[in-house]
Amino acid sequence: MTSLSEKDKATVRAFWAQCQPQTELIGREALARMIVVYPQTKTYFAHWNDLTPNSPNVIKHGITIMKAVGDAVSKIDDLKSGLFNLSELHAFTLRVDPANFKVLTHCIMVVLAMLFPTDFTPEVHMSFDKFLAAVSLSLSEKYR
Ligand code: HNI
Repeated sequence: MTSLSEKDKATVRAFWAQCQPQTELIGREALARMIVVYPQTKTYFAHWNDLTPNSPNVIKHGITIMKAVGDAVSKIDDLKSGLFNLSELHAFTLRVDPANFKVLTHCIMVVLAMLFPTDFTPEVHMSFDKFLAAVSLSLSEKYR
């Protein structure tokens, strides 16, 4: 994986500041899309009553995920230690197959492109893609 340059980091921070007011919507849309488009991911959420796009669980968890992404933006200089606890949780407690990190981050990218058609330029797309790839890699850190 290509590492993030200082320019990538600045681009991610600036774009994230723009996204901030919409994080609830981004999270809900991305999670709902992951569940619909990749139904195999449903198994991890079998304990929720309702997996439909606007259900309370999906809305709430969408917020949780985007808060964690925002937290990762603030720890962009050292994602590996910044996401250590979250990696441990997904690996040992939740036992999420790490292949799914790419699936969710892909859905986040699609939603960003939809909601910010002007600001999600190819440059932003590239830097944010690199950032989310680094997040996925750091989340996979504790798997072995
Ligand atoms: Ni994930 C819980 C962040 C990808 C399944 N997840 C969390 C929590 C955070 C979080 C934060 C709450 C932790 C806590 O309670 O302390 N998850 C993230 C991030 C990504 C991610 C930042 C990737 C960008 N998680 C995924 C994926 C799956 C997943 C891809 C499965 C397909 N996560 C879960 C499940 C829970 C969870 C399941 C527990 C949900 C619940 O019911 O509370």
